[in-house]
Amino acid sequence: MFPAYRRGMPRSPSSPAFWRSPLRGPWFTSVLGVVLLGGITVLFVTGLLSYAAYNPDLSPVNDMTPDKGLLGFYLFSWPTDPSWLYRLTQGVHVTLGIVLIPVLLAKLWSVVPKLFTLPPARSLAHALERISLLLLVGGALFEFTTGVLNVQLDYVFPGSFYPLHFYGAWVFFAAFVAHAVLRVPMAVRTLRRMKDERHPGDERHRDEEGGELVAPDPAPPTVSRRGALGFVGGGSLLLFATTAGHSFDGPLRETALLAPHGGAEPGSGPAGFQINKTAASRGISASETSGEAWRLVVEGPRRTVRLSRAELLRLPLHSSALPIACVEGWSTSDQWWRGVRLRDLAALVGYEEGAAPDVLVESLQRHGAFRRAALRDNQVRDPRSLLALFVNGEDLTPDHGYPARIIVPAAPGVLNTKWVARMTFGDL
Ligand SMILES: Nc1nc2c(c(=O)[nH]1)N[C@H]1C(S)=C(S)[C@@H](COP(=O)(O)O)O[C@H]1N2
Ligand SMILES: [Mo]
Repeated sequence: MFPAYRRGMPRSPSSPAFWRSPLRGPWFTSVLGVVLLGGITVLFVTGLLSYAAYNPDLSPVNDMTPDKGLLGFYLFSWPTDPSWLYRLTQGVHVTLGIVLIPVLLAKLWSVVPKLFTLPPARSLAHALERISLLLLVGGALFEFTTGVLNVQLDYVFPGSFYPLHFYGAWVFFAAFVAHAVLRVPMAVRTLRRMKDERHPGDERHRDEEGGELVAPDPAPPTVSRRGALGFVGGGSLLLFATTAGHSFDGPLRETALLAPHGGAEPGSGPAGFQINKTAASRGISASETSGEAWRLVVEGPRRTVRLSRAELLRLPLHSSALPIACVEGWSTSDQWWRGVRLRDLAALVGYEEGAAPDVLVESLQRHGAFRRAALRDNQVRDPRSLLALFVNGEDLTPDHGYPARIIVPAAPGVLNTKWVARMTFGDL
C-alpha cells in the first residue's frame, strides 16, 4: 500500500515507478471524486448560508469579514421559519465536513504521485492546471483544518476564524469548480465503463483514460480496491456515528463521543442543556446581575426606558419552543423559553405594531467576540422572538444568560445574546 524502495528501483517520487500501490487508478480516484463532488458542493452551500445567517450586511458588529466586497453579493435576510433551519443547515455543514475527512484523505492519497511529476510544467495549459491543483489541495486541507479546529478548540481562532474560513472557501471552491469541469466527464466515463466489467477497478491498461494513475510496477495487492473503499467508508461511518449525535439530546447526544458538545448534558433539570460560554468564563458576576444592580436599557430614537427584572415580569409574557443551534454544529432540541416579545420592547420605545425596526443587543459582558449582536427587523417582528427570562419553567440560570437573554427562531446561536444589558432599536 505504501511506496517501498527496492534495489534497482528509482528512488525519486517524481518517477512513476516509485509509486507501487496497486490500488491507484482511475476507478478508485473517480469513485472518491464523485463522492466529494456532491459532498463539497453541499459544504459550500451550507457554509454560505451560515454566513448569511449571521446578518453580516446589517451592522459592523456582526461583520466578521469587513472586506467581503463582491463576495457578499448573495446575502439575503435570513428567515425565521422554520425555527430549526440553522439547526439543520449548520448541523449538516459540520457533520458532513467531519464525515468527508477520510474520503478527502483517500482522494489525495490516490493522486499524490501527480503532485511530484516532472517537469513541473510541459506547457502553459499544464502549468495552469498544476497551479489550480495546488490551490485545490491546499484549499481543501486549509478549509477542513480550520473548520475542525474551530469546532474542536474554538479558542485557537480569536475572531479570525471567520475571514480565514470564508475567503479560503471561495479560493478553494473556485479551484474545485475548475477541477470538476475538467475531470467529471472522465470520472463518469470511467465509472460507466467499469460498471459492467466482472472485476470493477481492474485497470491493467495504462494507455486507457486516467491510466497515468496506475502503478507501472505494482506491488502485490494486500487489499482489493473495493476493500480499500470499504475501509474509507467505514472510517466515515465511524466519524458519523461519533459526531451526528451533537445535534440531538438525550441518549443520542451521548453517542457523539468525538464532538465537544456530545457526550452527557452539562447537568440535569430544566437548564441541563448545552452551554456555550459559562457566566464565569465571560466575567459575569452575581453582583452585576442581582435585582438591585441590573437594569435593562431599551433605547429608541425618541425615548429610552430602564427596566428592572421585576418590571419586565409585569409586561405581557409569552412562551416559545425554540432550539439553540451553534455555528460549531451542535444544537439542542426545542426548549421552552418565556419572556417579553422583542416587538413589545420596540413598542415601549415608540414603534407601532408591525413597524418594529432592527435592534442592536449588547451584553453585560465586557470582552469577547459575542457580547453584541444586531438582529434584523424580520427577526424582531416574529412573535416567537423573545427577551427570555425563564427557560423550561424556571428562571434562567447564570450560564444560560440570567437575568435576560435573546432567543430568535432559526437564528445561529451567536445572535442569541446572553446577559443582555442594552437594546437599541432603530434602522441599522
Ligand atoms: N454575551 C454572550 N452571549 C452569547 C455568547 C457569548 O459568548 N456571550 N455565545 C453565543 C453562542 S456562540 C451560542 S451558541 C449561544 C449558546 O447559548 P447557551 O450557552 O445558553 O446554550 O449563546 C450565545 N450568546
Ligand atoms: Mo455558538
